[in-house]
Amino acid sequence: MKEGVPVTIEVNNQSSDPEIVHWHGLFLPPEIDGAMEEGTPHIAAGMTKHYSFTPEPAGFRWYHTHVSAGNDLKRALYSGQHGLLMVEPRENPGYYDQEFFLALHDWEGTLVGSDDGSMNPVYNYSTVNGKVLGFGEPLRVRQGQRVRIHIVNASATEPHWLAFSGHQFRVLALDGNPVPSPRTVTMLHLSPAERITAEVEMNNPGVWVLGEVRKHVQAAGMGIVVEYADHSGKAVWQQPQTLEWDYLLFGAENTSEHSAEINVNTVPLTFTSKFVGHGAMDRWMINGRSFPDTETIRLKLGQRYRLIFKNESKDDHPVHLHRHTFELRSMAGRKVRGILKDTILVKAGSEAEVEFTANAPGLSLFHCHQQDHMDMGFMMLFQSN
Ligand SMILES: [Cu+2]
Repeated sequence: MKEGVPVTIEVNNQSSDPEIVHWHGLFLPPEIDGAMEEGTPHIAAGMTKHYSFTPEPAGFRWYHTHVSAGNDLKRALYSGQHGLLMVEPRENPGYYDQEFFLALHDWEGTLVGSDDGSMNPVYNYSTVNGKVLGFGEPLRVRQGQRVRIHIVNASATEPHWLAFSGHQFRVLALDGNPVPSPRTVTMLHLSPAERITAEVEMNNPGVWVLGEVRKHVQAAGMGIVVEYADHSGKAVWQQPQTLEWDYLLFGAENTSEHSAEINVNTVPLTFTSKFVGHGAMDRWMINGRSFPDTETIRLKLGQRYRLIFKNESKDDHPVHLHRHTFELRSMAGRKVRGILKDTILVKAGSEAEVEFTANAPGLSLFHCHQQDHMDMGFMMLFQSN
C-alpha cells in the first residue's frame, strides 16, 4: 500500500468458522481494526467483506486473524492466517538494491505439560515464509548489494532469534518505525508480532544460512538459504555462542535534548497468572482481573498516557496496543527515548514503561500477543473520548 492512498480490500472467509482480520500496526477505526472486543463485526463462514481505509502510518506492518483458539492449536494465530503488509512512505529516501520480506512461524503445536504442571504449546515445524530450511527458494543476492530485510515473527507463541552467517544486520526500524540510532548487531530477537527492518551489506560471497540461532529450532526448519550469484554448494551455518539482544541500543543517544516532560497520566498494569490445575493452561490477569472482567480504562482524547507494566509472572509477555504507536520510555529501570513500537516484550519479573497520546476515538484493545495467554484472559480495553 502507499501512504495516504485509499484502498479497498475484499476478504472472503472460505473457512468453516467465523473469522476476523486485524491490521496490525495501522491506525484504523474500531469498526474495521479487526478485534471483536472493540466491536469489529466478524466475517461469517462463507461470507465476504470489504474494508476501505487510508493506510497510515507508513512502514512495515502485517495482518492476521484475531479469533481465539482455546485448545485448538490449528486455529487463530496457530494457523497460517497471516500476511505481510508494507505501507510505502510518500517519500522513500531508503537506498538499497533489493528488498526481502520474511515471516517466521511455528506449526503443528501440541500442548505439553511443563515442570510446574501447566500446559504450553510445543511445535513440530518452524519455518521462514512457510518453508523449512533447504526447501524454499533461496534469497538470491550479488556481491556489493545493499539488501533490506523486513522480518515479522508470526508465531502464535514463540520468540525467535535470528543470525545471518557471515554477515551482520544493521537495524533500521523496529515494528516498522525507524529507530533513532541504527546499529549493527550479529543477531535479532523477535517476540510474537514484533517486526525488525535491517540492512545487510552483501560483502562475503558464498552460500549462507540465515536462521534461528537455537539449534533445535533451526533443526525444526527455521532458516533460509542466501545464495550469491555464481556461488553454489551446501549452505554454511556458523553457530553463535551466546544470545544477545537489547532494545535500548537503538534509542536516542542524547536524551537530554528532549523537552521537559509534558503532563503525563500514569496507568499501572500488573500482570499475574493463576495456576488452574494440572493439564490446563494458566489463567492470566491484568491488575488482578481476567478479560472480560478487566477494567476498561477511560482515556481523554489528546492526553498523554504512560503505561507502567509490571510483570509479576514467570513468563515473558509480548504486549500489544491496537490502533496506536507507543514510545518505549524505560525497560527494567533503564530510561530510553525515541523507540516507537506497537508491541513490546516485558520479561518475567521485570518492568517496562511506554507512553502514547490517546488520539484514537473509541475502544482500543490491549493484550498479550501470545495466543494462549490472550485466550486465557490477558486482554483489556481502553476507551478514548
Ligand atoms: Cu503473555
